Formats: sequence, structure tokens, C-alpha cells
Amino acid sequence: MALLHILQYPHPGLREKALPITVFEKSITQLAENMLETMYEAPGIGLAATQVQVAKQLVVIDTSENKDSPLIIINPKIIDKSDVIVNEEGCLSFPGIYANVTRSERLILEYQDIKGEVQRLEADDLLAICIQHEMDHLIGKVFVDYLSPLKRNRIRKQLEKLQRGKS
Ligand code: K1U
Ligand code: ZN
Repeated sequence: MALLHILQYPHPGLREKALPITVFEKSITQLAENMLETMYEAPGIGLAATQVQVAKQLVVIDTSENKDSPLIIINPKIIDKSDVIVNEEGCLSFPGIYANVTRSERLILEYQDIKGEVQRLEADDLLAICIQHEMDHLIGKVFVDYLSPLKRNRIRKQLEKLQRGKS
């Protein structure tokens, strides 16, 4: 297994639109395993393939307390969603940045597992929020896109300052 590099905003790779996976070959399993390792190491509760510069519809998630319930979600589609809640979100592509985002509290998801078999999942609370956040990454959308231009600009400046401090 290997740790992957997570793109940092505003890298243009974060705006790429991911394509569906049609062949469930060994390289996809390897990508999923490397993404899980990268997510646990970060640490995070989710990671989308576009964040590691792979434009494929694959996300990994683990919202469990013991970090022992990995989910590999391929070609996800939300088939039903409930009313919305506001929750504070973070993102591994925006280190140190947190913002309130409005999302559905519950959803029903259809996706393919690592073998290509179609699965259905009912999710609520943090899992539902994380699924929506990761699916946004697959269409090139990031959580600050939900904020006002003023707040987005403030975040961009904060990140630039942090990145200048690193170099
Ligand atoms: O997509 C990502 O960058 C991962 C992101 C997922 C997410 C977090 C919160 C709300 C919605 C989606 C993260 O994992 S940020 C890090 C984080 O939330 C966390 C890290 C350690 C322990 C618990 C949470
Ligand atoms: Zn994110």
C-alpha cells in the first residue's frame, strides 16, 4: 500500500469531473486501498479520487469511532434525500478551514462495491453529510462553493498565508 498526495485548494485538479468506473480491475482495488490508507493517515473521515488527482467516480469513507468500518463507494447516485440541516465541515484539501454547509440529513444511495455489485445504503447524520461532501468532489465542487464570495475570499487568503508560511 502507499500514501497518496492530497491536492490542496486551489489546485485545478479539484475542479475535474470524475468519470464512471466500468471495469472493476485490480488497479481499482489498489487505488481504493491506497485511498483508505491516505484517509486514515491524514486523518479524515472521507476521501474522493479527484482529491488524489484521479478522475474516477470512487470515494472512501469511514465515519466509525474505531475506524474499523471502511466503505468503498463507486459510481454513487443519490436516489432519495430528506430535509436539510446545517453542519460544520472540514476538508483535507483545505487544511485548518471549517465552515457551515447546508445538506440533507438523510439519504438513500445506490452505488457499486469493489466487485461491481450494486448496493443500496440508507445513511443519516455524519455519514449522509460525508457522502454528499465526497460526491461533490466527484463533480469538481468543493464545500466553500456554498459560501458567499466574501467568505470564500477570506478562506483563499487564509490558505495563501498558511502556504507562504510553509515555504
Ligand atoms: O473530503 C475530505 O476532504 C474529507 C473530509 C470529509 C468531511 C468532513 C466533515 C464533514 C463532511 C466531510 C474530512 O475528513 S475533514 C477531517 C475531519 O472531518 C476529521 C478528521 C479527524 C477526525 C474526525 C473528523
Ligand atoms: Zn473534501
